[in-house]
Amino acid sequence: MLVGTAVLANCAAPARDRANGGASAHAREIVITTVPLLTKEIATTYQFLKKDFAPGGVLAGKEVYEFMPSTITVFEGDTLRLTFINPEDDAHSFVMKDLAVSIPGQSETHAIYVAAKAGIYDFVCAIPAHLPMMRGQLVVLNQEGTAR
Ligand SMILES: [Cu+2]
Repeated sequence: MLVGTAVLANCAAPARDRANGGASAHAREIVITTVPLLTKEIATTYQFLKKDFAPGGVLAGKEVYEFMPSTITVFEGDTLRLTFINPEDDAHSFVMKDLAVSIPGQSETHAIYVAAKAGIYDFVCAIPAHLPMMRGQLVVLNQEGTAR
């Protein structure tokens, strides 16, 4: 907990320090939970979902999960200490430019990612049954606070 406190204090540094050639890049603790929204199990509670999951239904062969949060905003040069929490028994993955993480069921998984260049980067779970719904974006701002 002391390390987390130190990171938070460090990230509260004035924005002007950021214009210092990246010397003030921060480490950021980011927790992403994989959350089931519309899964086959939920069809036992919401009967109308049975039609959606049936052949020809809008969710045939699919299940809806989300990454929470699904939008992450950081600054260029930041080191992201990612923690993925998957409380459910289905496996997931977190795939984006230069990073691919397997997320087993009922697990906590860690990864490190350096947000090297400003831009907006899509990430997805690559499990076919979870696409195209399980996705998000990493927004990497430059020192001026834009993502271009
Ligand atoms: Cu998934």
